[in-house]
Amino acid sequence: MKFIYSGSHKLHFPQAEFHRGQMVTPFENPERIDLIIDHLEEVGFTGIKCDDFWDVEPVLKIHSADYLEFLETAWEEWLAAGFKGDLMAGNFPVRRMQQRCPKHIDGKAGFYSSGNDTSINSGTWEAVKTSYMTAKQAQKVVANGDAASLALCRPPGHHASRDLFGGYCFLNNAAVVAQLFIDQGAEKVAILDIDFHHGNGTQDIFYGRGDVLFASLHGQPEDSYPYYSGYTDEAGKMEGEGSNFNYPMPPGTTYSSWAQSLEEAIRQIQKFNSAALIVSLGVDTYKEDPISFFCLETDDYLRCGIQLSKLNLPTVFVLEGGYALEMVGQNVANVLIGFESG
Ligand code: Q9C
Ligand code: ZN
Repeated sequence: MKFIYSGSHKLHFPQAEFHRGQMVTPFENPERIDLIIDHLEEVGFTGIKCDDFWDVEPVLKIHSADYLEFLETAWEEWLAAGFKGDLMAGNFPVRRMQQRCPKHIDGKAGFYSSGNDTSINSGTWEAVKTSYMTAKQAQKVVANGDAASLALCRPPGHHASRDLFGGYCFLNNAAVVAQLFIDQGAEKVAILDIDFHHGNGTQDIFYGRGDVLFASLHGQPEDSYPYYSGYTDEAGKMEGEGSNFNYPMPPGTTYSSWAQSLEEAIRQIQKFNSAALIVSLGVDTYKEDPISFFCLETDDYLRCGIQLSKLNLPTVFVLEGGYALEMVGQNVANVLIGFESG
């Protein structure tokens, strides 16, 4: 299978992350993609440099226009306010506060953000657009007949909802890919999110829609980010009732029990009669991941890939998280190798 990549992700380079009481080097860093590209090429996958273009129309079906304008202008406004260093939100319109967007960039940042883990710098918007274009091109490869493709998106997307950035995400790449399939005539599609973290942005975007199934396997919200979503009883609303599936799991989860959830999610997707599969592919389920608590081994990703191939659907893999740099390339490659062997 082909993978789509771009060098422009490097334009997004967060300087620091506040983590467990300390400033640390951001876990979501440019090195991740370079390591994945190197390893995928080493094991024989074909990389295609992204040459797709910025087209705002599909994005506007997922995100609000005011949010896109915020992302586009935020850095300049931050500089114009005289602020130094990365833009980061520190105040949020929480319970009982006004949900009105203020004028000052410091307030706007929090209005459009779900946390203080995600910063914006001079090249972030350019990188964010390229990340989306990478996903768009990977979708095109599958729409044109390939059985599967992988988009090496950076920054990732599954925590971004209609008008919120956070969890290292800005535009929801997987959601746009799903929408593209629908716009091209698919009646129904499924998004399977196997990143360690609950795909709260994707869930939120499709919560009221019956044409896109969302299933997520993740660390249980009692113990892990994003903390305020990902419970089993979140099943969707209105037309979307019954097409949202959460599989929260406790610390220490190993492949044998993780794979049972995967089995169940796959069964739901089969029942749904989906025309295509989008996999939000995070490998932060790996045992050595620095911010997660599952215990998957590198070989388990082969098994995971084999399981996914059983669905026998046109499949677009969209990269999300995965922060254990030593093995991030092998773990991603193994999913693809398993998928192709299955
Ligand atoms: N530094 C993805 O895997 N938690 N996002 C930050 C405080 C945020 C993970 C903890 C984790 C976001 C795409
Ligand atoms: Zn994650």
